[in-house]
Amino acid sequence: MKTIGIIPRHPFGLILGLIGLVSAGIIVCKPVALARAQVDWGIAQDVPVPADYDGDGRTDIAVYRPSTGTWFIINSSTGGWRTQQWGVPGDIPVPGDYDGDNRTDIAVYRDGTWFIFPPSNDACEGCWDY
Ligand SMILES: [Ca+2]
Ligand SMILES: [Ca+2]
Repeated sequence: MKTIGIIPRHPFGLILGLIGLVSAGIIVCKPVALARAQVDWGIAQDVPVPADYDGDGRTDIAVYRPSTGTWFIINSSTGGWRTQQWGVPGDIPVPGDYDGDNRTDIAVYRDGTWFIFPPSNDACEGCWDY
């Protein structure tokens, strides 16, 4: 991270410092936003798969664990989290909004076949093979 400026601790100096940063074209984040800027979610082997899974217009923090094929998603709308087992070791996570409902769908790619969750009731069982 690059230091872009130091804001004095004194309230009056803080205000001047913020005004200075804003006038310089630098976006100043609120302290609350900064406090939420770091989230521990996932382990070293996980693959980050951020997307809007709950459809509230904001990206959800999410990881895919290749060893178990498990998805761990923090819903930005509620702050709650969900897990979903979908995939096997070797699969490539390919989340996207495949049905157009503005919610990202969990999906994996395996040897030319796309497995979209939840599986549909048609004969294809949610698997698209191209
Ligand atoms: Ca979201
Ligand atoms: Ca969708």
